[in-house]
Amino acid sequence: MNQTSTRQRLVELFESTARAHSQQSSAGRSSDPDWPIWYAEHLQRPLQDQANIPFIKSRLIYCLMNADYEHAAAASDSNWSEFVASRFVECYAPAKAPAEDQLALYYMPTCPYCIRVLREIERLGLDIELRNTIESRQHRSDLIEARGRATVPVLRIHSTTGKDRWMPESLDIIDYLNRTYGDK
Ligand SMILES: N[C@@H](CCC(=O)N[C@@H](CS)C(=O)NCC(=O)O)C(=O)O
Repeated sequence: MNQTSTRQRLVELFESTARAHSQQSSAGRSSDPDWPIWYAEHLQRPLQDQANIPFIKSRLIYCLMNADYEHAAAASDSNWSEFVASRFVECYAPAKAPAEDQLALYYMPTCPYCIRVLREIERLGLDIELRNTIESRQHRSDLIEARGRATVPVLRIHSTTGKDRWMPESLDIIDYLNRTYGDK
């Protein structure tokens, strides 16, 4: 299954979940502060079966909230399901040809979240280019251009086949590195 079809499946999945949820909670997400819990209940199994994206429930709740927050902050005019589907493909779907990807970690040496990722990179013995955003204005401005903010850590996954994926969130990065390069 390629990433375009995974994304399309996810768009449909998020849309059908939103429809089912709004039948129970008339105004949908905006009237139900617990919507991520409801969504996670409905999405956990199909995400595993249809997109090969396994989640424990608490993590899925966290990822849904995060994607929703990013949508509100950066792209509230865009279609929610399409935005969230893209974020899930970028951050959680298995890479197509991981061995050929070039990885770069945007980080600050004093950031505890970055240190957590750096330790994992060392533990896994991965060859990842480190881009210090304090030392290099260029790295910082590249990050802001790509993501609209300078928050680190962010893993840039440069694939020979597709566009770059920019993955924020230390726990997501660690999870991705383990799923893609760790002992399976
Ligand atoms: N939840 C994020 C937290 C990342 C975070 O808060 N990073 C701080 C540095 S420790 C940062 O980049 N702050 C500057 C900014 O957001 O522009 C993670 O786990 O990666």
